[in-house]
Amino acid sequence: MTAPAPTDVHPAWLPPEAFRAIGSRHCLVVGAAGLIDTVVAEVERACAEHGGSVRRKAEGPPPSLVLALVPAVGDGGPAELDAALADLETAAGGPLGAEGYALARHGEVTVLLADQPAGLLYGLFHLTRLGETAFGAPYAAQPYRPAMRRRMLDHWDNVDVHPVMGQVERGYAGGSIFWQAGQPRRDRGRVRAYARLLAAVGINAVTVNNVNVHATEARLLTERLDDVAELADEFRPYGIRVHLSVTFAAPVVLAGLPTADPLDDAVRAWWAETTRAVYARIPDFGGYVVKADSEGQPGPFSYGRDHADGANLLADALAPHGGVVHWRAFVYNHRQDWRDRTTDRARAAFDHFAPLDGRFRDNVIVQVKHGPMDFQTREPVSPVITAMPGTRMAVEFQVTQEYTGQQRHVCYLAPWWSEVLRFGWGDDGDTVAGVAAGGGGLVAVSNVGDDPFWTGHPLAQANLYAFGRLAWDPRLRPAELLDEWIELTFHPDTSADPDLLRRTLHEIMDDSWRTYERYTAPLGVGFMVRPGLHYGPDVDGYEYSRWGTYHFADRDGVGVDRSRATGTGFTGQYPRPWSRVYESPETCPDEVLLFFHHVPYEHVLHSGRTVIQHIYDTHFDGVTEVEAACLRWKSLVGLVDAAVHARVTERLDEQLRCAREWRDQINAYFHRKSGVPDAHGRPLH
Ligand code: GCW
Repeated sequence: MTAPAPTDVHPAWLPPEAFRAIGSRHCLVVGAAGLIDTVVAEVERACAEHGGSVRRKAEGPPPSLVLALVPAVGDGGPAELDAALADLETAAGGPLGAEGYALARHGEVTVLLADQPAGLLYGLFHLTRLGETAFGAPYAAQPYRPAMRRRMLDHWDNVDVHPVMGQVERGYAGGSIFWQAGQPRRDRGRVRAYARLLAAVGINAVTVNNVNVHATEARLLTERLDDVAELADEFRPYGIRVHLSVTFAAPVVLAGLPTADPLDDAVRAWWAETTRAVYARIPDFGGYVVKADSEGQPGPFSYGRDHADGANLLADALAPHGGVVHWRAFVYNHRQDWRDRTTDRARAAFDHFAPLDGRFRDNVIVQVKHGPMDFQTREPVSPVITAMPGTRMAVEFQVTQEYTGQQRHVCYLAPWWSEVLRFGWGDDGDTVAGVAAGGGGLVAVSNVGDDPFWTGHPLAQANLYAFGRLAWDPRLRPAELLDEWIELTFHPDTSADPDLLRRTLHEIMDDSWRTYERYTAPLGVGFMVRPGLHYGPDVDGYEYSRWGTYHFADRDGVGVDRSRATGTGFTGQYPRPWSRVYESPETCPDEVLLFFHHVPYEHVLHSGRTVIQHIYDTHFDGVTEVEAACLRWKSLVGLVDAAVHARVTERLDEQLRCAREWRDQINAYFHRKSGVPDAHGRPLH
């Protein structure tokens, strides 16, 4: 059932060592069917490696680990299993559900219980995180259930190599693990190993192609459906459903219909029939993902229809089969005139979508980026997330580091995501995590490619790990997640200096997102990156362009006035208290001040520093922090795998070069504009 581990790729958080505690036990697996085969194969593999044994019948020597599907438990099991079942009844607080599980330890036996097979699979991976701790002192049954029903990764992988965007749009880890130069890749071991890694962090849905759907990719829906079905076969044993990005123009480009108008009967019939054929081939198909009327993609606007009409068309086709449509809210005018100060890209998603609340079918999930712009290093939370109580919302993160160092810079993003997920809408309002949990769950763009370390930068694996874990439980702390990831990936206890290894990885990674923020665009203003590429500094690169991403720096000040009083009115899209907090530069949090306000360089922040001095200080500090990270990493020679050490060293060298470039360009730029010297007399060039 489980394919042999590919030898040409790093094991990430599932090295054989992670299975030592499980694999050195005598295990009893109770239950059959579906994913149970995967569980059994995983336990067998662990036992083959570490000397334990697996059996599926109660008779035999006493087991030390029991993995049991509750409905399959009959008479004759070990007494500890009965004890665990009994205390589960008091502890569980209702059924464990489709994916939940419970862990208990009675006497010398650890018991994993689940109502359904997926729960046993997730519980098994929980045991890898616990290691020997799961087999120590007895504990009563503890239930675990995912906060989000759907925990999804989107791949922006192209089937054909795109002339500008390449094989993977915004991919920084080599080619695609699914596609190569127009064809599916034949080395499926990589896909299976990926599915296993994802299941271990709780991911249960994957989209296998880019939301920008080009000519070849459009055909995955019809004549190339077999390619998708083959991927679904690899993901299925790990409880992951496959979704597909489709073009809204499919009836025209694939079937030659004269229109793709969502209210046209022939168009509706085509989608219904096409979708029926998809389910005939892939019965557990997840559904469609659509980027419509955005950055050149076709959509309902061409037919004078709105996004509810568009989304409902696909939802109706999917409904009979239990599928969902993820309809992205990333809709804005990308042909803006920089002279026009009334158009504000930050407003666009709310302006298009909030009025449609209540009109979407139940199986439409409106997928909204967590910030109002585009995955910058710092943005406020998108007001769309709370504006549509009658709609299922999914919140979208970006694990691929498009604007956060492109997997050449260390940038552990869990602290950022955690802040966003905990963001609350006021006294009686929900949190971002709450909205996602009550609706469409969490989605993120994957950072994986065919690189031997999966993610280009080996430390970027931690972002993929943390995203999955936060989608399962958004209350988890970023530093705890890093602990888990470090233990599983590096198994420090087997190294010569476990404490140094743990401590140094934390020192390099814990605050790396804030370090990145310090040496790049200041105070939430965003962009200032090289156009198109989105890597390295170019302060005015987007300033007079059509993309609507401006900073308005002049000799007196910098920032975008999005207030109601004098600006674009964007602050009015927030409910209280945020509509008030963001409206005034006096109450606006420092870190997003320039997102909401144009202020003089001498404006004093809550930190007590002026904006200009903040810019200088943070840019010097950011580079100093990268220098410290480089030195720290050196101290790990011999404590981590040599290939990992070499790769990270190479990336850190580039990060340091790039951070210095950012520091010097940003500081020189604002010094030249403002004429204000550095209070500490450092060189501003
Ligand atoms: O951030 C932008 C990227 C595009 C991407 C788009 C989106 C897939 O620069 O490459 O397109 O977002 O989210 O649709």
